[in-house]
Amino acid sequence: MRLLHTADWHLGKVLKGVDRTPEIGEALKALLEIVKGERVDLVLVSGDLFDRPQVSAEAEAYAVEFFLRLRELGVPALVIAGNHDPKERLEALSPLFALAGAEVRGRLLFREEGGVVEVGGLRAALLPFVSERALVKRLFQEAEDRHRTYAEAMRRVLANLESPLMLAHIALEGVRPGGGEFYFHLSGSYAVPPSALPLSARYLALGHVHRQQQASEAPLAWYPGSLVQLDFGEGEEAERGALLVELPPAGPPRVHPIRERWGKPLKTFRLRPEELDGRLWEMERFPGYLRLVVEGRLSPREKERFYQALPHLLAIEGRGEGLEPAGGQGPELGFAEAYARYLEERGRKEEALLARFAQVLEEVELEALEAGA
Ligand SMILES: [Mn+2]
Repeated sequence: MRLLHTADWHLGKVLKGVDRTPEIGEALKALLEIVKGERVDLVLVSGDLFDRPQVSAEAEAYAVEFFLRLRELGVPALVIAGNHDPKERLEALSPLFALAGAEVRGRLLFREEGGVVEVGGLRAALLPFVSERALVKRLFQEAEDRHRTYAEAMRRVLANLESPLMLAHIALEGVRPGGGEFYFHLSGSYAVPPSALPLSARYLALGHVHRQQQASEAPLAWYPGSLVQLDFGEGEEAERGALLVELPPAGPPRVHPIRERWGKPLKTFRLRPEELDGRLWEMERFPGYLRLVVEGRLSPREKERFYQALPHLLAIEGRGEGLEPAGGQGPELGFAEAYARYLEERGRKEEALLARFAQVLEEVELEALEAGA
């Protein structure tokens, strides 16, 4: 049996005002060519088809087109929701997807609830992303058990779903993230230790981490990586693409990494103000999107000059500039501080407003933690 394993499409991704959907759509067309050319029997999509709960109609159209073309090719698909996906929406649309030959799973189902399906004589487990809150609540009903960890809960879920083929949208401990932005989500409570993976699984088709890599040897587990470089924080050099997996009737599967450079590359230039003009030609020639981090101050007029000269420049960030974000790790001025300054400018610096803002901020940050990468 020949499988095509893909994940982390992130259709609908908008990077600093630029909609990446057409680039991702092109990559999906390339995937279909691989399915045809390599005579693939089954396609596995391990989560994050979409970038956020509400995406453009165009983003949805690309996904619909992909599954309809697969159906034309007579190739079934197994699909799980990632942390970014509109999981309730995917779940609601799953009967329609089923008509196209795609089994779509938006929420966690245990084995006894249909969490394991059969396709082409093969048993496959479908484990979409589950938030810590949902998982701990589901598994540990007793209050004294609530302190138990995400990892421990996932160990139980994985054991329950144990199958020769498993799709899961999880972060395995010890994997190399796509770039700086992902360390946050991969460290701490959301990481699952490789020892939690069932040894009897022949292949674990993972999604969540955007850098292509083998995540475990026994059992065999891989991340295919994202289709395109999604963010400046993801290294230009990080491997990504898809995986072709040969699953013989017996014996170990063979994984053939397909390393591709679909979509436009993203690059960050870190320069001192006096270097800028000398490197302008290099930036002009760069075929993708640019971010410029200036080690020092740059006047608004200077910035405007660079934006004019470089149409594919998406952001200029300065260090030591007050309001400008530093190095893409969030605003240098905290949100609360920025809001306080704003209120001050309006002559309304009221403690009650600030306190309410801090509370909302905390809620948003908690939500973001749950949403993960
Ligand atoms: Mn993702």
